[in-house]
Amino acid sequence: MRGGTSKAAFFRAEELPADRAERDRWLLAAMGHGDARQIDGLGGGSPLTTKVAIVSASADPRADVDYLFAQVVAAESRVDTAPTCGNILAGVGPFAIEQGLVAATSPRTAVRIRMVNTDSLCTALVETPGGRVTYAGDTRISGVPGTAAPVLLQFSDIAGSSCGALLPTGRTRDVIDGVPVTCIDNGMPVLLIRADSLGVTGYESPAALDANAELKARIEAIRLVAGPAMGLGDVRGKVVPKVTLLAPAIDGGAVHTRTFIPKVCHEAIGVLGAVSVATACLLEGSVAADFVAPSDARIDDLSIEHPSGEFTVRLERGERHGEVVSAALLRTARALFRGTVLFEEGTS
Ligand code: NQM
Repeated sequence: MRGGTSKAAFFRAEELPADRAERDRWLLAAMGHGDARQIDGLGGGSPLTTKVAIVSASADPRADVDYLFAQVVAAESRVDTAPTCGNILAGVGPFAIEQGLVAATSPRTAVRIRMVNTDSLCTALVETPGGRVTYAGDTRISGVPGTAAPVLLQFSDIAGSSCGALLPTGRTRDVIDGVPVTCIDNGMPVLLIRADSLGVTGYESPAALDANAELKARIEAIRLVAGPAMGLGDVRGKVVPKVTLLAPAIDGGAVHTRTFIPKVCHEAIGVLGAVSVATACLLEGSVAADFVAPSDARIDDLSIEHPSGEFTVRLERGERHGEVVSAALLRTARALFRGTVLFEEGTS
């Protein structure tokens, strides 16, 4: 399925081996690994198309289904279940309904999803006219051609999802290696850095940034210090924290971004990554707040500009200073293919 601007193989949990090592070996074989093109698997040669969603009925009374996200790191022949993925999350509601895990209502169905990786909750509103999922509609999202049915994702408890606190270092701004940064986790651990403090504009293409070995080494050095400070331990082999470079908005948005996930520059921005960036925009003293006029509005729509367009995050503030109580955003999804992955012992 396509979920937002990413693509994943979706599995029912009971179809996969229960043993974790066996499951990961199987997922690597299914998606392809060990070469950049993933010629021996389903993956599309990019982290954004090498994702896996594992879905099952939930035992949690607050949720209908459990969604475990797995990032297959093809180059390193590894499966990482530390982060969740908000783009692939957009496919979970339609998948759960089509698999009979949730009964559809008309014209739309609310699917309560537990994001197992971070133990947080999301309600997805899926278009189901006449009690059937439809993928056709008028919603356009940046980074995906054409239009499709909207999937509204609503989050209410994502602060500190992986790090235990919205501001895992206890501060809105830290200095690492002489560079001012903000470490934040509102659904996704993200390290924010002003692009100009690393000698780039932040408007370069993802390909140009990916080709800048010196910049990438500098970013990784800062990330390796930020990881333990964010409570994530040694992040050498982990895909979190992500790193977002910030620059002034150029298209009427709040801020312009380039995001490393974390070794490759994203063509757009991750969903929960964008929620974390938008939240930082509201926090006085953060490096993101440098770019945004202060606002006291109860509900803020923040447009996060990225290489292929923009992403609007709706944030609702709480009573306490700097508190964000809920976040909502629009995605689309599409079921692309249903079938059986073939795996014979002795191959892969
Ligand atoms: O931040 C990319 C994506 C993502 C993750 C990544 C995501 C999120 O675009 O919630 O969506 O950060 O690896 O799918």
